[in-house]
Amino acid sequence: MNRKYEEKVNDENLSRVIDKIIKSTKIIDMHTHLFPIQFEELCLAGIDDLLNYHYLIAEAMRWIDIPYDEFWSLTQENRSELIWNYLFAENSPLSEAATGVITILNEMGISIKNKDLNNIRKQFRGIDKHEYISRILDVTGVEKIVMTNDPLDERERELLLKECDPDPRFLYSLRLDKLINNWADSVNSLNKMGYKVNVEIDPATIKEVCRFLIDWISKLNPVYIAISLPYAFDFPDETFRTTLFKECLLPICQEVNKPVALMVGTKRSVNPKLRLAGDALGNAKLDSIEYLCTNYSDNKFLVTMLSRENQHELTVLARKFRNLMIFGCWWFLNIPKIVDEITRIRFELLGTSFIPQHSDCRVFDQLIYKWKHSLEIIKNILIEKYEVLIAKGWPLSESDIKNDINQLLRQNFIDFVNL
Ligand code: FIX
Ligand code: ZN
Repeated sequence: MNRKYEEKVNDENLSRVIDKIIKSTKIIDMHTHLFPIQFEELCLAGIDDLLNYHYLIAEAMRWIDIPYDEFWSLTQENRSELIWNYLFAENSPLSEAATGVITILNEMGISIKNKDLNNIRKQFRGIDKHEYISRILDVTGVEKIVMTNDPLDERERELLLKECDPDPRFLYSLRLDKLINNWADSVNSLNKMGYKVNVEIDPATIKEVCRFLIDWISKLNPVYIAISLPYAFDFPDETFRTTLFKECLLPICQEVNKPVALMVGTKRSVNPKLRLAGDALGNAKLDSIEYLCTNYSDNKFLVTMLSRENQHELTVLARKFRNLMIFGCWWFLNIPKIVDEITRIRFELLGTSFIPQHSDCRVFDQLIYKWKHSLEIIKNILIEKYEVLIAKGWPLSESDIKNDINQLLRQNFIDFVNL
């Protein structure tokens, strides 16, 4: 920035300067479940996909008293109507996920008068999906989206193998939950894909798993290799998971110089009848993260944890290891109260050397509220922090703020994954 045209920053113009800079900083959304249009039915957008978001299903099923199976046997549209009635029409949409839908409709100029779902649907009808996705990326300032790509998912593998012009706005990540957390169930799929592996992880199997990883890393060139891990994750232990980490994942990631993204703290399928909406969380021990950062110092780890109680300890751990980059307020933590709390702890212990947020979006429109709500919180905290510096006479400039926000919303990720 040409310092000559820079605005001198003071209490009066601080909020406006930060606003301007946040609006002009292109975001890299480092973890989503979004897919470009080339991925056909996996690319979700529009009001019915929004209402069938598993966050809203979990909330609506507290009111809806029909059997779960009956709920799932309904059409997507009929499920939307039930969800709309209970969470928007008959009760106020106070939850973060429900308020998020209202934020989206507002930002996209969709009238919510009379709380009439059919009227809302009419306004979505005829929208060209291509244009709509580009408009959302424009409105939100999201430049790059990191997908979650699982080659052990048959439908997704089919689409990943299909020759098509990749959309440069989408980056791949290699997601290995099935391979690492459900090894025995993955053996069949791997054999079907031509990798000769046995449940008992013998040297030949290790070689084949490494071949699988190398094949998909060269095919997708993922920005990182990711796994979500249960709250009871313990490393090292006597499980297949530890063997696969030690013999395959960590050496390969080191060899190709790609970070491992660990998303720790799930308690999957607490209520399986709720399907995707049935997962919960547990408090994890950080010893395993510490062990990995210490003993695999040539590996880089992107880490997010699901439990509120783990956040302070994780942030302190990041002060000890530069091969550890913490990111995002994941899933049940992505609510204003906790985003504010976690982000303050991180600023106060790490300065700007962390990645404050990822959206975890599953439906395109969600980018609008997930980023608008989080950026508002990050902005308010930055105002407070900079006001303290200004009050102490620190010569804060517009380019200082620009640099800080650029680090937080894109550069920390770019540098850590060598994008
Ligand atoms: O493991 C994950 O990537 C989680 O984000 C998902 O499993 C979860 O369903 C989700 O969508 C959270 O926002
Ligand atoms: Zn996710």
